Amino acid sequence: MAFRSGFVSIIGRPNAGKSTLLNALVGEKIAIVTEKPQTTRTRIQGMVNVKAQKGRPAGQIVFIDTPGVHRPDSRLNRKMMREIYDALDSRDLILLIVDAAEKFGPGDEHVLELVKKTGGPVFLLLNKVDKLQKEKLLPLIDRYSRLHDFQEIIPISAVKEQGLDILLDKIIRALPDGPRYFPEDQLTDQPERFLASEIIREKVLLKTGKEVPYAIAVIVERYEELEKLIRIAAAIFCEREGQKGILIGKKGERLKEIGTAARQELERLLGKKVYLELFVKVKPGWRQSASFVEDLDWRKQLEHLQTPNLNTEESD
Ligand SMILES: Nc1nc2c(ncn2[C@@H]2O[C@H](COP(=O)(O)OP(=O)(O)OP(=O)(O)O)[C@@H](O)[C@H]2O)c(=O)[nH]1
Ligand SMILES: [Mg+2]
Repeated sequence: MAFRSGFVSIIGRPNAGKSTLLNALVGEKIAIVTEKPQTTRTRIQGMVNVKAQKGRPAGQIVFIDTPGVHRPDSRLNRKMMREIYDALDSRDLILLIVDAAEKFGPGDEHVLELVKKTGGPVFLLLNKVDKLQKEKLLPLIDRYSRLHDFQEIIPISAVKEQGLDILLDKIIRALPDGPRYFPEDQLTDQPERFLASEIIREKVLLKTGKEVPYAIAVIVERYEELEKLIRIAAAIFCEREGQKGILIGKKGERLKEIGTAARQELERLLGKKVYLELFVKVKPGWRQSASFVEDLDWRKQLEHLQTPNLNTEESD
C-alpha cells in the first residue's frame, strides 16, 4: 500500500486549544499552553507517524500549530498573523478548531472566512466537548454544518485526548500519496534552544497576572550542551520598569520561581541536568520594533546563529 503524507495546519481563535491538540497528537510537549489568549506567537511543526491499519495506508502527518487569529494592532501581532497566512498557504488540509463550549461569534466568523478563502479541504474540530452537555452536541454539529461544506466535523477533547484516533484516521485518508518528510524519531522542527525560550515564556505567563503577558519576550542568549549538563542563559524582555519589578518580585522570589519551574520542565523534556540563568531586561515599545520582532522568530535566529552576531542589546 502506498504511503500517505502531508502538511496539516491547525487554525482557530486564541485559546481554542490548538497547541494542546498538537501536543496530544505528537505525544510530547512541544508547544506551550496557557489559559491566556495569544500564547503561541510562531508557527511550529509537529510530526505524527501513523501505522497502516485495516485498509488504511501508513503515513506521516506534519501538523502546523499557529497563533490564534486576532485583529493585529502592533508589529508583533502583524507578524503573528503572517505566521497564520503562511500556514494557510502551505498545507494539504486545514483543521479549523473551535471551542464548542463557547458561542460562535464574530471572531469565529472571521476565522471561517480566512479558511474558506483558501478553497481547500477543511475539517472542523469541535474542541472542549468535555465541557459540553451531551445533548447539545448534535444540534451544534447541525448548526456548524450549515456554515460551510466541511469535509468532516469531528468532536474532540484535546485535554482528555478524546476523538483523536478518529481524527488521525480521517486525516491519513484525506492526504495524498507522498514521502516521509522527516525522520521517524523527529517530533518537531523547532530546535531545543527555542523550545527552551518558549518554556521560560510559558512559566512567566503562568506566574504573572494580566498586566505582563503581552509585553514579554524571551531570548536564549547562550545554549551550551555539555556532556552531563545543558547551560542556558536567557533574557526575559519586558517594556517597563514596573513590569520588571513584577517579574523579579520581592527579593527576587518570582524570578526564582519562574526559573525553577522552567528548569524542572526542561530537565524532563531534554533528559539532562539543566543549569539555567535568567535576566530581566527592559526594552520600551519592543512590540512595535520590526527588527526586534523579527529577531524573536527562531527561524531568523537560526540565520543569525550561523553568522554569529545576534545582539539583543542593540536598539533600532
Ligand atoms: N476543558 C478543556 N480545556 C481545553 C481543551 N483544549 C484546550 N483547553 C484549554 O484551553 C486553554 C488554551 O489552550 P491552548 O492550547 O493554549 O490554546 P491555543 O489555541 O493554542 O491558544 P493561543 O496559542 O493563545 O492561540 C488552556 O487552558 C487549555 O488547557 C479541551 O479539550 N478541554
Ligand atoms: Mg497556542
